[in-house]
Amino acid sequence: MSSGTSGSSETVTVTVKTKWLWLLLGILLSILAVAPVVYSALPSTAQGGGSGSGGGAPPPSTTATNCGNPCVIVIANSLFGTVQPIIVAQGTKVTWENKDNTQHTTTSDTPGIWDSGILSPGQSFSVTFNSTGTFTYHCNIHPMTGTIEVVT
Ligand SMILES: [Cu+2]
Repeated sequence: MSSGTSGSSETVTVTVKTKWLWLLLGILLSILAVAPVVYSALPSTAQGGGSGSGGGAPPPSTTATNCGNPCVIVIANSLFGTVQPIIVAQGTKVTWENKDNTQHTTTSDTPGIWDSGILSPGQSFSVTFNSTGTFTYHCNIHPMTGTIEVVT
């Protein structure tokens, strides 16, 4: 008798446990279904911080340059190139090439920084800009002007 009773109670317990297992399985499945959505939402924030620290290292320059290093300015048609101002990074070597059919000079407006002297057609002159700043210059023969901006 007693064994029969315990047997039936065991059956009930198993049935209840099975119900809980199905409930747990349902909860687990719903967590698994939601988890990818939560996960996809979270990394975007984490990636933003990651790329921010990674992207912070490469660009030391804040101003865009429009000439490389070395930077060549072709003097032609009595003009110091076709772009003004020329923007270069600190330490850039700038070379003026006289490809005109007349003589020119490249002379800094502030005396003493640089002065090429007379550049005959085919001649060139170079200055390396190690200091930042805006450097205006002119030709001593013609009313020609130009500007070099040196940025970090
Ligand atoms: Cu000139």
